[in-house]
Amino acid sequence: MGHSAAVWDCRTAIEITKDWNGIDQVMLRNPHGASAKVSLHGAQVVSWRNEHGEELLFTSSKAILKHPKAMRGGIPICFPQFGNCGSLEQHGFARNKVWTIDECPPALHPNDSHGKSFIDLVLKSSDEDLKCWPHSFEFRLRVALSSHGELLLISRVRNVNGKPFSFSFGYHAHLSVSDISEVRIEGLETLDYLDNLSRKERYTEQGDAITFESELDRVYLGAPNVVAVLDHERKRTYVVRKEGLPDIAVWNPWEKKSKAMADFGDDEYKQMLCVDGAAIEKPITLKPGEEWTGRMELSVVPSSFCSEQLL
Ligand code: TA6
Repeated sequence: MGHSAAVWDCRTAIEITKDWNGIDQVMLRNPHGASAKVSLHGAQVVSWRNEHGEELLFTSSKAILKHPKAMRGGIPICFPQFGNCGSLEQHGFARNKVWTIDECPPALHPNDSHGKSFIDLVLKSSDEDLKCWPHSFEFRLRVALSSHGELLLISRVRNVNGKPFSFSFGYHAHLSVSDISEVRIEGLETLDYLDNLSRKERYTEQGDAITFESELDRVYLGAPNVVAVLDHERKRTYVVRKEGLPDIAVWNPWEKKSKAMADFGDDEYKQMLCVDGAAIEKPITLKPGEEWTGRMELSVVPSSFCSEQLL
């Protein structure tokens, strides 16, 4: 007699389809109906939905869906440069490359697999990459969706070069919010930040929480490993947990900049907030053979949770 299939089968929780450019994308599902979709174009998470099917990441209605440009929204991977303060294009080249599925990834901790549906992707430096950034690397990314609907991203960068190299990094997470004026971030108060709107000058945060009433583009330094993004109108709190990533970049373009961006709707700044787990101020340096790991986990809890319980 056969047993009924009461056990969640992680293998059937993954489906591979094509994205708008014919590039593979991987859909992860959990037993309660939550899902995440990651495109091999940039290893970008392009969707993350809760068990009610509600989208939790922002994607612009004006997004340009043309390879190699990274689509405006989701979670682009910024590597080997975050921002524009190096010799490379803004946010580096990894988000514009086609990654491959890592068929035999090195082992991770069992907690990073157990009860999760996940996919492992890999990007290795190509001849073209080496022309603009002459350092051989292997970048492995695991994207996992837990049975509670949490989205976990684990990046591992290995130096397979003969010499040390340094890089900056960021998970450029575009969160979907109801109304930016009603949103606050808790956990960054009293920290120093670099202000991208005033030549990266260093200031100290004075407010009780970060709120939004105009353009904001900052890198908070030495940020705690848990930060809460409270969306009052939706009664929803995003919890951002990170490891190996000292900084958090916070960005909202507000009205004027939104109008100036070709791939962003004029009013869409109201529904979007970027909160990026990142390593920016002090680049990561790897000696030959060394590996670095940077993790970010996103979850959503009802706003009735008080942030002291989370932080
Ligand atoms: O989130 C920080 C940031 O670097 C901002 O300075 C802003 O330019 C934003 O990212 C958008 O970057 P992107 O290259 O995706 O248009």
